[in-house]
Amino acid sequence: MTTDLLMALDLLVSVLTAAAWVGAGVTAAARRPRTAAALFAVALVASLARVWSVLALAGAGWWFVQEKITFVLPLLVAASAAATALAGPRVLRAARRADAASRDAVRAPVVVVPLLGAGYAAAAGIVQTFLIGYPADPGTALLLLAVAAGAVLGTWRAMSTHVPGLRTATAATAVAAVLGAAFVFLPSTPATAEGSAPEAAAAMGEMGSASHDHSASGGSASAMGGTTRPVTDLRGPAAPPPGGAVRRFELTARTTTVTLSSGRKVPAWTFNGQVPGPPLTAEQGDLVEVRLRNADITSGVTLHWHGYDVPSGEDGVPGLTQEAVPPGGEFVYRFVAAQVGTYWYHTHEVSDLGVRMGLYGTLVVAPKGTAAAGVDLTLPVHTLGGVLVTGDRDQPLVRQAAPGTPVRLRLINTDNTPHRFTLAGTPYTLAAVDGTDLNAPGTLGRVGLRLAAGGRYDLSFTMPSGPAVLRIDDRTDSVRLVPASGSPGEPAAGAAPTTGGETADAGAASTAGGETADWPELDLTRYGAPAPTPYTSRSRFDRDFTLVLDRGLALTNGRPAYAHTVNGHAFPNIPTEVVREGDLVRLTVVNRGRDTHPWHLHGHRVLVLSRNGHSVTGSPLWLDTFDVRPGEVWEVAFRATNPGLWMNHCHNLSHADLGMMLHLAYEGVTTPFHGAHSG
Ligand SMILES: [Cu+2]
Repeated sequence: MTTDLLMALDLLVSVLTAAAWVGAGVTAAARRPRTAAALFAVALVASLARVWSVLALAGAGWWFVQEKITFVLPLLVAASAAATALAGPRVLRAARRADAASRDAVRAPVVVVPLLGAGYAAAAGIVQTFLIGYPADPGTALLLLAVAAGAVLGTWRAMSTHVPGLRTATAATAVAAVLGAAFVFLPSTPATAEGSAPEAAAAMGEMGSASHDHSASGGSASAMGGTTRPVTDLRGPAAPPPGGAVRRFELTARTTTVTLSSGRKVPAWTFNGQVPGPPLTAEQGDLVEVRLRNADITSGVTLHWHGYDVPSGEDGVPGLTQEAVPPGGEFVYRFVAAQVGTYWYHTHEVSDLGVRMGLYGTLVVAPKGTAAAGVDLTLPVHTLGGVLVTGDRDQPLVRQAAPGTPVRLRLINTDNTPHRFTLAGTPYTLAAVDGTDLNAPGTLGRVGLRLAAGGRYDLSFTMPSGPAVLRIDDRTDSVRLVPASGSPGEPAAGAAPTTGGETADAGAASTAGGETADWPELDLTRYGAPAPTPYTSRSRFDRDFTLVLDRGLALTNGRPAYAHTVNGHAFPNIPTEVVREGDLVRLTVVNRGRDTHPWHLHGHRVLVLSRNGHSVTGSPLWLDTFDVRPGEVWEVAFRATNPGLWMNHCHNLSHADLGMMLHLAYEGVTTPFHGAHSG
């Protein structure tokens, strides 16, 4: 059984357990011994099932059961045992007789209170899992215990004028509640996580918690004789390397109304009045220079180069690497186009809203000296104004291509949630993921490709003699390639984009799609062939960080929220991960929640080591965004070779907005900005 299924089962059993205990108590109080006995039996079985489901879940890892083993189960077992011992015999006896006297007998406090008490205990466990999440701490456990105890005392007092030891019990409960609250609300969060390198803790000291002040790290680094650098010094060069050209672009952010291909008008935030923004292209070795201006985006705007490992000062994170560009302001980004492949850019200031409204575009870097051959389509997929668009089209893009033409489709998911792509009508290969070519990718057909939010897939094939259809989420045709009439079989490199163009012949390729919903999903960890990698899961790691993703009550940006949490905290209270240049770093990302979290580290590609304990057996997978689904555990690694201050966050930007982001900081790098904002 998968961890996700076990989590769902455990939840179901926990709700059933609480409901059955409470139901037994309520029906006993209502003088219905037979129903009470039946519910008591259900509660007992459910409680035992809960013990089983938690122990089964423990097999997936301690992260999934920590609060259950340390708090939820002990409380449930104790309360269920008490209820069984005190109320069980009386309820069963009354159910057998079912006369007036036994009906009165089951409404006695000695029956009802323990039954309801077990229900309260079971409910406290659900609250612990859902409101507090991972990790349970003594404070919340004490607080919840006090609440459950208070409910028991209140019930008892409501049923009976004399509760023995009521004052003492009430006082003890109040003390427990105060102690628990003190644990919970007096912050003791360290602001940095040191991974597995204890010597770094001494070197770094505390980086300051509430202010999240990265300059403090510089202070302690200089105190021990290290050098410090402000992130504003970590900028791209003014000139390209020898042989490279300068590619200049100007992007002006402004609000406007864009018109989709169907004529539908959508209010949007745009770069240069268009959604997506202008496509940026370069050849490897060029210097990309982008002048960003802000016309009227009042919340400000920046440019982040998703998946592109630019110098930290060019990374476009407001409050960390620069201030957001206000209306009337500008900022010039420069970086060398070192990585080949498919990438994208987007604002990082109020990015959840900004990207959703349209502040994004594509960045494609071609190998040096290669002329574009055949059909090469860059296809950012986005939900704009509630409509799924590919590029700026809310209708299928229909292109003619001569059979034999090489075709490359660059799929980019700029949404917050994954999309499933299918390509029908031709065999193809998944040539590159997140900009990096796969090793020996095999031929595919009739599979679904699930693309994480923020991720990219490059599909490659030769134009067949029939139509080929790219479909999104098994319902929206995105691209229809139809064979050009005239010269079937003849290679027509470069001809298709110019001679083909968009046609209104929407029906021509409609048959190639067919039903795709039952096509199985490609497992990327088993696709392609292995190849040597600079490090593996057997390497010695300088730092080891674990991120347990969950939901829970937490402060995020100063306000209490039902946040998306990392290790029980929300931004900016998640400890900053500190690394030293050259470190080999392992990240373990665990998803305990019910949502998918596309995890995205800025400034570095990560190598996937394993997913759910299974090593990658196909091509090495270098990703910048990996989709951590409910119940999944991903181990990834990277070499810390890009000094700076970086965001490490969920790329479902609404999750990030609700706390699911943190910083990864290189020792000695400081920021002159306030540091607590991230966009
Ligand atoms: Cu998320």
